[in-house]
Amino acid sequence: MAMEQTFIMIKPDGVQRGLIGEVIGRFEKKGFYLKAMKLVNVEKSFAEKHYADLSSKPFFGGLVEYIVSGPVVAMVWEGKQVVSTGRKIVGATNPLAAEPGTIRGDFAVDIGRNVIHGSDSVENARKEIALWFPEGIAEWRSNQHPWIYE
Ligand code: DAT
Ligand code: MG
Repeated sequence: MAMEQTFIMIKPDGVQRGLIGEVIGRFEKKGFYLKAMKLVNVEKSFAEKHYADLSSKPFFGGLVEYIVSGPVVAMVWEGKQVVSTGRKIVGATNPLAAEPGTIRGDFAVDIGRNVIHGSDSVENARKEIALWFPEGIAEWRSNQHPWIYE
């Protein structure tokens, strides 16, 4: 199967709570490759664009306020089935429903402070990567590749 890319973002609460290394470590140790990363404060209009599909939801305003409340860490991760597997590593949207062992299950309580974002489909990953990394992403492959992939 071809390699995929996904967009993962550590939200302001994850940054403030010192969970950057924890999140990166989980994706890195799994065998996925970090292809782009930056710590940024985003504008309200940018957050609204990222969450455009949710603009009719009652929680949209609060969600946008939360995302702009501090810096976020935006990343692109690459690997086999990284989109769906990344969602499993992230865990269910509501942290109280998220399984222990997932990031949200291990590190969060409230749905509005759920630490991390992960693309929900290959198509949305492509759109999110284009939105967050218009400058493009790195081209590299780990020397460990043959020890992780058959
Ligand atoms: P996910 O982040 O798991 O893909 P989503 O795309 O449905 O979930 O929603 C985006 C974010 O919006 C989610 O991480 C937290 C917030 N959110 C979702 N549903 C919510 C709700 N019912 N009340 C408050 N915030 C919610
Ligand atoms: Mg989503």
